[in-house]
Amino acid sequence: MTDSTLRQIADKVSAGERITFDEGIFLDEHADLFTLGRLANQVRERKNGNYAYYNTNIHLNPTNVCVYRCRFCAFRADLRDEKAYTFTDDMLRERVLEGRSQGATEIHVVGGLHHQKPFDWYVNVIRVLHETCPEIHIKGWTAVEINWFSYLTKKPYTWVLQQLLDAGLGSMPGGGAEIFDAEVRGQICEHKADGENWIAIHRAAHELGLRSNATMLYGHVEQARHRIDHLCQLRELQDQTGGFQTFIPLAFHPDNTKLDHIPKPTGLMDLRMIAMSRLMLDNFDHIKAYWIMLGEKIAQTALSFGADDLDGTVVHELIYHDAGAKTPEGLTVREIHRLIREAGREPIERDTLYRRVLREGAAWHVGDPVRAGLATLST
Ligand code: V47
Repeated sequence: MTDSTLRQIADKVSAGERITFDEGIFLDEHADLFTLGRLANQVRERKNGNYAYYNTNIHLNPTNVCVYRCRFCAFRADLRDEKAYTFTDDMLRERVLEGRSQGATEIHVVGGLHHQKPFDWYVNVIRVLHETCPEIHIKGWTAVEINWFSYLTKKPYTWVLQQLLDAGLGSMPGGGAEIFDAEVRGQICEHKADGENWIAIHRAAHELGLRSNATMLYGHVEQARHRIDHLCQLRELQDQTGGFQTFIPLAFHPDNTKLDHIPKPTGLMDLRMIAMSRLMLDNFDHIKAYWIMLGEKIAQTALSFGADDLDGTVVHELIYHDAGAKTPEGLTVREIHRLIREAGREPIERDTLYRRVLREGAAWHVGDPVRAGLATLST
């Protein structure tokens, strides 16, 4: 039964057919790692050939003060904590100028939901960054933040997103998704935006022409059915809007969190999640192996298990490092090239919207989308 079910699923993958929810559960619970990897690699090479993408980016977490107390988070702080911080406008300028000096094409902006900051403060963060370095794409504020802004202003999501677009927002990162299932959410982040709102916000963003990413936090209290349900919900929205660019499975890091009794997912679990994501999300162009969270070795291996993107050079990462990540806070382009080439892939620098980045000395400009037929939207 197991062998014949697996063979039927493998035939569907080879024929480019969609895997059902039940087949997803079967794969997650029963398939061996190498079969999963082989199938996922077929899809990966069909979609992205031998290319492996990376970008040159810088992170900014403007404040760690947060009204929420998600049990998986080691980054947040209370207002009066010793470690609490909030960036001034000068600090924002300094960070984005540091990005410019390092050739960054993207600044990734997420943070806490500060008890005392009005919506205008968050709009101002985007405005200051954009006015300082208009050529740098701002990928900022997760759906959880957009939900908070809507609560603060009592305005609909579309209005909130339009204010941020007008200030210079370029796209949205995929954070805050965790696991959509209400019971799991109740155990790990009970107060923040629920799965339905996360989906509604990304739908609203896509309808405004903003591209976004999606994530899933795995390796805590969730089970296979929650993961597959999460992936199916993302796949359904992508069928309707086509607005997602990439999916990033995020491995839970337990250190300094309220869930520190749970062991960190193993390398095998990480590779299985990359492969499962590639197999279920047949309508996503890209699967990202976020090296900062996986470590360079698993991220490199993931390029043969379904992933086609390593994220960026990433400077000033805090969310995972506060939770015990032992990876460096940044990799040089030379190091990223070495990881990719050693895995037998061809490194391609992309911008946030997956257009090829062309460099001449310190100057850069974007070329065409790397793959023919890939949608282009303006920054
Ligand atoms: O939503 C927080 C996760 C996310 C922990 O869109 C944790 O390109 C593991 O979304 N262990 C934020 N995970 C990061 C994120 C992201 C990262 C890279 C690229 C992109 C993108 C998005 O980090 C949160 C949460 O799911 N997170 N704490 C932790 N202890």
